[in-house]
Amino acid sequence: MFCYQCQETAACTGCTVKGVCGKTPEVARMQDLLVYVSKGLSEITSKLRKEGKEVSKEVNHLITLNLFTTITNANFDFDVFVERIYNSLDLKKKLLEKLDDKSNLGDAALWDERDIEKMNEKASKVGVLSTENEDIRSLRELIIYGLKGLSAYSKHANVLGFDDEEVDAFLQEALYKTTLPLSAEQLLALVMETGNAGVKGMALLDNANTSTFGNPEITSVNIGTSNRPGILISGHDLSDLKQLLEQTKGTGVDVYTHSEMLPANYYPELKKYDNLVGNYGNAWWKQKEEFESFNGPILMTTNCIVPPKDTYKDRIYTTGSAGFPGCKHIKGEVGEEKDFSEIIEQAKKCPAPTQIEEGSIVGGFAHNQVLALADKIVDAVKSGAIKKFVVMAGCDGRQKSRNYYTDFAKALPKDTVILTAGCAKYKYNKLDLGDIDGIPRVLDAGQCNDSYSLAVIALKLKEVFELEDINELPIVYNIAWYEQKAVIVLLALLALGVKNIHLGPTLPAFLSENVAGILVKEFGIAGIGNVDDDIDLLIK
Ligand code: FSO
Ligand code: SF4
Repeated sequence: MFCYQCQETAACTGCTVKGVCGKTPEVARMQDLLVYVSKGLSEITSKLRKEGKEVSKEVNHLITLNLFTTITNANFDFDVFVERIYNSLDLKKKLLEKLDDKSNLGDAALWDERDIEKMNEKASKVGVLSTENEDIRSLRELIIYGLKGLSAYSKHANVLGFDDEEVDAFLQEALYKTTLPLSAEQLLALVMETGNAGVKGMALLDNANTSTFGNPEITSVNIGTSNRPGILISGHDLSDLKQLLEQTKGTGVDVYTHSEMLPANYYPELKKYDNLVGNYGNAWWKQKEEFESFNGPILMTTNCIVPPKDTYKDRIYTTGSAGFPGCKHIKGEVGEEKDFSEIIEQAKKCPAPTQIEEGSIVGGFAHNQVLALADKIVDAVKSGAIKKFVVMAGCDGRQKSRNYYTDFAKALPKDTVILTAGCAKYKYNKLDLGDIDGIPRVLDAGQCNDSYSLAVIALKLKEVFELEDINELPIVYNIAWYEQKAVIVLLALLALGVKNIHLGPTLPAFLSENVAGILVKEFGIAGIGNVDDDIDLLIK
């Protein structure tokens, strides 16, 4: 196997024996093959569109789910990948029949083999290292990882009934183009186009979320526990949470959010449920201890899954793109109701969660809420009460070096405000950093996809301050990344013209020296140093 798609990749170069995330070589091979088959499928759908033929939503959804399932920590189930490959091959065959011009089809579009041994053989020839030139490989993978992130956000919009054919068509064409002999210049242009599609994809999801659940509003979220049994819901899928809340109503079972599900508490249409009682625990990587002490069942709606310990494995359920062998998977395609009764029945037999924290945390500062406070914020900037905003969005992770972000947040001068989104916030959202004239010093916009909100806020402030360039704002960027959703967020920010983003705790292993050099030269991308130097560099 060879995988270097996430920040925790072995020795900062690539996982070759087993994934640091727990991915086995067998699963890694099937993931590579599923990506390959999806490239072939995307070649056919792209060519069908060129022939003026319609590509159905179901086909779009299958391709996005394929990519989403290969994101870091989403799915560890070998059988799921084999099944998805078979389904994709069936669909590919059907779509091929509709294509008039079948000349010049690539190998990915034509390949069709169901024998596991032959599939393994093929997988070993089509993975990341099949592109020999290091820079071309780097650019292709940068695009593919961006598309994986985009597919996750599209899927979340799709389950709420929102689709953007333009985004799907782009995703498929770009995926197909990674199989073509494009030059580095052409691939670089495709990287930027991927960023633009990322902005559209996040706008689509923002619209889907806010139209369905209302605009996030300032909310104090309980982090303690009750004495009733509970279900913990993790991942990013708000539609799953809504269904779970409906089904647990009046059962005596409480629902707690975990990690990236915390921002669900900020939405009017979700916080109105009395059985949504708060958030339990911290970012994804602490789940081994926190799932143990939760005592009740846990529903993983997306990544990030840490391979569960036997002591609580029978309490783990997955749904959607998530999966783990031996854990029960709750079925339900886009538009279908899911049945969570088995989880609720198990919860009733479990003890209440063991309290690990108490008090509350405040969030809900997505664009609508922040813009409602715009006058106050603008006055604070004009009076000098707020000197700088620091975007510290992104992901958390298990490496000790990430304590940098806690130390950085603590070391920030009192006249700075942190804008955050994603699970990176858990490094400083319980520090009690105070407020500036009533404006909290940590403004949490929501999940990683809500980084879109931070861009909307920046663009609005640019307008209010009548600036030419988004980079003239008193906003600096110190972003933590882990997996591929952070890649699309980064590309989206670059597409919006944001410069001088600091990215840590390490730069992606998939950036070759030359590609990293281009990002440094064109966009001022930089890594992180030590806290004192970075405070000097970014703030003073
Ligand atoms: Fe975190 Fe995991 Fe949301 Fe990621 S829970 S690391 S960037 O999946 O998607 O922020
Ligand atoms: Fe390694 Fe990350 Fe790939 Fe897992 S997802 S195999 S940790 S690079």
